[in-house]
Formats: sequence, structure tokens, C-alpha cells
Amino acid sequence: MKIVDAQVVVTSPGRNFVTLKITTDEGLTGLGDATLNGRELSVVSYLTDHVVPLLIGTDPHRIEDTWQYLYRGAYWRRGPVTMAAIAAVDVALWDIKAKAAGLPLYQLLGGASRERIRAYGHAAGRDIPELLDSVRARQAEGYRAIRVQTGVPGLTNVYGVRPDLSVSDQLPRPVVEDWDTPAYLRHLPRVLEAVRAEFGPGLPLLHDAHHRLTPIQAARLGKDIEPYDLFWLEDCTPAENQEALRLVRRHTTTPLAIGEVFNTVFDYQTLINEQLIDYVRSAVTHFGGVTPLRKLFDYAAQYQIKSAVHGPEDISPVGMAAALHLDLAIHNFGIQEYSGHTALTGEVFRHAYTFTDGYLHPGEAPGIGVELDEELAAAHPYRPAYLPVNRLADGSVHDW
Ligand code: GCO
Ligand code: MG
Repeated sequence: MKIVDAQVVVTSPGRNFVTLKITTDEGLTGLGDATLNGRELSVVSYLTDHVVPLLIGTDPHRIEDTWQYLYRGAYWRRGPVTMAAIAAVDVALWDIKAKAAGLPLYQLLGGASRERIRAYGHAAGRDIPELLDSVRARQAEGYRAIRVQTGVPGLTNVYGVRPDLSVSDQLPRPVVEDWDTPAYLRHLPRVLEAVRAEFGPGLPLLHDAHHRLTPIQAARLGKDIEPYDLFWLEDCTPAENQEALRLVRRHTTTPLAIGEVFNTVFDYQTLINEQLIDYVRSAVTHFGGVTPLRKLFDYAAQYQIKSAVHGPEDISPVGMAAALHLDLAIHNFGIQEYSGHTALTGEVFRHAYTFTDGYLHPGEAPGIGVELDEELAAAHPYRPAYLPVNRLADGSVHDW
């Protein structure tokens, strides 16, 4: 079998998605997600200008070799643009291989290790009553594990609370959010106390600090919220300083999850070797695909660290499907983030995976189980969009 064509499709059915479609001489096609939120077109160029010409004429079955060729062969390694581009190729090739075998991808990854995949959803409110309503709404949708985010008194625009911008209300420049770490540190324990009082001890609760704390602030927060028994505290510090987590770990038993902005195993080495975290958070889409993420999970498993694949709305259904096949196959699965997508996105990317009673399943369609409606995709072209930025009261930029 040979690759005869590879096209990059950019579509915006509510938000931007970048998809690679590889076609073989036997008529099989494979899809890969290359969406990098707010920087989409850089990956489009990386793929169309530098990767697609290298794929034509090659054997789609040689997934590992293609991965090494694109990663080592480029000389310039790592980084979100490179790794999103490689991920799209990797997932498209797995899709083709599984379709050629007539099997859902998870069967090629060792088969199912579980019957269903527990998902967590997002609840958010400007204040505590609004958050409690939002938790109830997620429970009504079936979720059995819920991430909780609230506004902070005195701040107007806080991460996770402001509704996600659809492209139609995007401004030409990033929205500016505001932040005050001491106010947040005072407020969050009260929020979690109220959620526990309302929903009891049994509901798995998660919280995302979105890289905003210093190590000592994170250590204090982890300790303060221990009574509320979080499933995890996510991205407590900007963890490219991996050693910082030693300090956090010394002070708290709150479980820690990190990694959605990481692209390779090297970003995790200290975190995993020293067991400084409990969950690895990378997305298939930003980590170079199924091939390296499987290796990361196997490495993490030796340290009792579990998977928790990043799954916000900016991971397309293609990236989500790839994640679900991995989730079903690996033994050290932890939980899967799942925000769902707009109905229109589900029409552009028809998918076999399902969400029922809080659990996901990739389905039994051969491959990853996603088909792209190219006509509908073309009817919703790319619209420039940015992630927000974050500023402190004095006007200085803070981690977002
Ligand atoms: C999460 C993430 C997202 C990111 C977004 C950036 O835990 O789901 O923090 O909400 O902010 O994916 O593109
Ligand atoms: Mg996060």
C-alpha cells in the first residue's frame, strides 16, 4: 500500500479544527487531528509545506518508522507545532492500519482492558450558587466526575468561568482576563467546602489551577483543600520547572495532574521518575500521536501514575476518538476529560464514539471511527481566534 494524497482541512463549525486526511492507492483514508488552539495555521503550514510532500509514495503501514523519520529527521525537535503535525500523521496512519485490518484501533493496541471509559465534565459558575447549578446540570447529563471552577470575588473575568468563546464572538485580539492569586487562595477552599456540603463525599471532584501558582502557593493550596478530597488538582504550577513539584509534593497529599501543554516524554522525566504527579495529562493531538503517548503511559505505569488525556473542546472529535481507543486499551487508565462538541461539529466529524451515563466508548467501527464531511467542513471556513491572556491588577501579564 502507498500514500497517494494528503490534504489538510481547516474548518470552523463553532471553533477551528485542523485535520489531516491521508489517502492510499487502495482507497483507504485516515484522519488525524492537528488542532493547536489559537495558533492553528502554523501547524497547517508545517504539514502542507514540510510534511505532506514527504508522505507521498510511502508505505502507510510503517507507523513507527514514519514517526521517527518526521521527529528525528527534521533535526528541530519537540514543541507544540511540530508535535501536533506529527500527531496528525501518526493518528491518520493508525486509522488506515486499523481500517485495513477491519478492526477498531483499540484492538491493534492490545484489545480492551475495560468495558467503558469514565469521563469528567466541566462545571463552572461566577459564584457558588451558579456553580452548584452547573454541577447539577452536568450530573443530569450523566457525568460521574466533575471539574469545578468559579469566579473569584473582586475579579470579573476568570479562567474556566467566562463562557468559552465561539468564533462568532471572537474579538480581533485576545480577551484579557484578570487574576489575583491571594484572593483565589482564600476563596477556593470555601468553594470546595460548599460543593462537598451540597453533593456529599462520593462525587469525584477535580479542579484546574491553570499554571497560575508559585510552588509554595501550590503547596499551601494543596494542603488547604485536603479535607475536600479532590480527585486531582491540575496544573498547579507552570510545570516546565519540574523540580518545583518536589516542594509541592512534600507538603500535600492532594493528587496532582500535569501535562496538557507538554509535547514529549522529556517534559515529564523528573515528574515521573520521582513520582511527583499522579496523572499525566497530555493529548494525543499535542504529544505526537498514539505512538509516543502509548509509550508515555507504559513508562508512567511503572510508577503507579495513571492516564488522564486532555479532552477540551479544542481537541477535535478525531483527536478525541484516538484518545478513546488508547484509554480502552491501556491498563493504567485514570480518567478522560470530555467537554463534548457542538451538534454542528458532530455533523462535520461523524463519529462512532458514544457518551452514555458518564462513560465513553470508542465504538466498533474499523479505524478510529470518525468520518469527515468535507463539504460541510468547507461551508465553515477558518476564522481567526485567540485564547485569552491574563493580567494582574498592576497590568503585568500572568500565566494563563
Ligand atoms: C483543560 C484545559 C483547557 C485549555 C485549553 C487551551 O483542562 O481542559 O486547561 O481548558 O485551557 O485546551 O486550548
Ligand atoms: Mg487544564
